[in-house]
Amino acid sequence: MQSMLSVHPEVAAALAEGRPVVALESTIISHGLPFPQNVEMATEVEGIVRAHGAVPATIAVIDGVCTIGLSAEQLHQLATEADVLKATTRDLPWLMASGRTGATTVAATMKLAALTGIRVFATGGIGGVHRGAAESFDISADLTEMAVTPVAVVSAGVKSILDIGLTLERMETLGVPVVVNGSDEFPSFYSRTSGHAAPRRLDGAPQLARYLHATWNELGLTTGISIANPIPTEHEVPAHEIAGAIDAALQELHEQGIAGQDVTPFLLKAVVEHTGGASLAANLALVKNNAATAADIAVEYARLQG
Ligand code: PSU
Ligand code: MN
Repeated sequence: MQSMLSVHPEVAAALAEGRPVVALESTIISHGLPFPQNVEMATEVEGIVRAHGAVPATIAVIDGVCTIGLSAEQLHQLATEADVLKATTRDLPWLMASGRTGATTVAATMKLAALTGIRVFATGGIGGVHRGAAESFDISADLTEMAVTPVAVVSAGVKSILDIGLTLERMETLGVPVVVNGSDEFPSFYSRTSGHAAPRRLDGAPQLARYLHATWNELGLTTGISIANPIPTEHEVPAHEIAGAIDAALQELHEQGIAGQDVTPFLLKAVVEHTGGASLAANLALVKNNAATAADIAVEYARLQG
């Protein structure tokens, strides 16, 4: 283990023994959900990973140290402190050099998970191609990371704050494999549908674990894998209930001239404000569902390596 990483003893022991581990990101805690739902979600999701037989490893940079597996105090700090930076992969060396604390995005979490030897990662939604990207050039670094870092990311697809069609197109161009779990349609976070077909479909954890094994262990490919896991039907929010909120959020974004890495946190916050509790409840439900699925995949994948 490299010394730049502080790996929680429980996580280190599981990895050394070939037991399943699931990585969890921290930008969703610091910049994706409001307090106190963020820390409640983070704690609950770790419990769900355990209940499904894997060890959770929430990842962040704490005072310049890349930290794999957080204490309850560290989770609380990320959920409450205002000066926690949003960190994608390019920000990691800067945080390490300056000794600052940062919450890792999907991209940065993947990078640190891969360095630690963790192959399966659960989150809510991944970044993608923003609406109007032809003008703004705003495309998440999550997509480029998935092209080069061998970690499977279980998400509920992408929020329609993004251009879902262009996001799928970009992942195809980058050579990022996209597999939908148990559906023929790519999901749109709050909804099981998006109007876009699933690039590929597999059904359930054993088949998905076999897919990971074929990718990395048999073929020796080095790409990440995007696994889209549709929100359970009972928690879906109808698209028309979300559409108005997203339009209002995008309008405010343009009026306020927000750009760069502040765009996604601004939109996530504005959508919650414009939909009230409905979108937040769905968001929490889908993250928990993804944690359970990711843990099931990690368990099956560990079995295949054994
Ligand atoms: N989408 C969500 N919730 C989130 C994020 C995206 O529905 O919390 C976060 C994730 O951490 C993701 C990041 O990696 O936003 C993407 O930010 P950007 O678009 O700046 O790359
Ligand atoms: Mn961006």
